[in-house]
Formats: sequence, structure tokens, C-alpha cells
Amino acid sequence: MNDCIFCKIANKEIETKILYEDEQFIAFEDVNKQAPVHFLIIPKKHIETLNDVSDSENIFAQKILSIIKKTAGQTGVAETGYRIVINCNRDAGQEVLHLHIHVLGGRTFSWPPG
Ligand code: DGP
Repeated sequence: MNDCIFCKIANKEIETKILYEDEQFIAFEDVNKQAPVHFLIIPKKHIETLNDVSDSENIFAQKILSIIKKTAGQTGVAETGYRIVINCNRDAGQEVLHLHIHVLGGRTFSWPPG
């Protein structure tokens, strides 16, 4: 997926502020922040949407939760609170077709979401 912007970020072809990285995942600041803290966690492997995560990859969920917890602490929103968003496909407004988890914090969020 040479034209995928998030693959390029994962491969360091595009410079961005990285908050976390391991062999499988990378977390970086969202370019269009919707809150004082807004970053994205992505698998380095190109997976288009949550629908495309195979059952054999269910280790994903556990790992991602652990990264969320770690990075929320690192960015200072663990205690004040934060919101996790995964937009999947058109109705949810997914713009980048490379699975990503939004982590937002540093302000109060309303519910229901818009
Ligand atoms: P979504 O609507 O869930 O697909 O959100 C995609 C997010 O990705 C959006 O909040 C903006 C962010 N984004 C798009 N392109 C770039 C980029 O080149 N760099 C960074 N850091 N974030 C990007």
C-alpha cells in the first residue's frame, strides 16, 4: 500500500511526533487535533478497517488496550479522562483507510457524539 499515508508514517517516510512504538504498533499525534491531547494508534501492518481484523489477530485488542493505557498515562490524561474512537467506514466518517484508534483527552466531551 505505497499510497497509504499511515503506512508512510509507520515506515518513517513522513515525519510526525511519535508517542509510542513497538514492532507491531505506532502511536503519533493527529495532524488535525480535536482536543488538547489527540493521537492515533495504528498497527504497522496495513489493515483497512476494524472489519478486516481477522479472528486470529485477536491478540490485537489486548495489546491495543495496553498501549492506550500507557500512552494515556504518558500524555497526562489517565486521571482526568479520555475518549477512544474507532471510525469504521463511511457512516462513521473514516477518512483514512488504515485502521486507527483515536485517543482524545484534555477537555470534557459531550455524549451522544455528533
Ligand atoms: P478518521 O476520520 O477516523 O479516518 O481520522 C483520520 C485522522 O487522521 C484525522 O483526525 C486526521 C489524521 N491524519 C490524516 N492525515 C494525517 C497525517 O498525514 N499525519 C497525521 N499525523 N495525522 C493525519
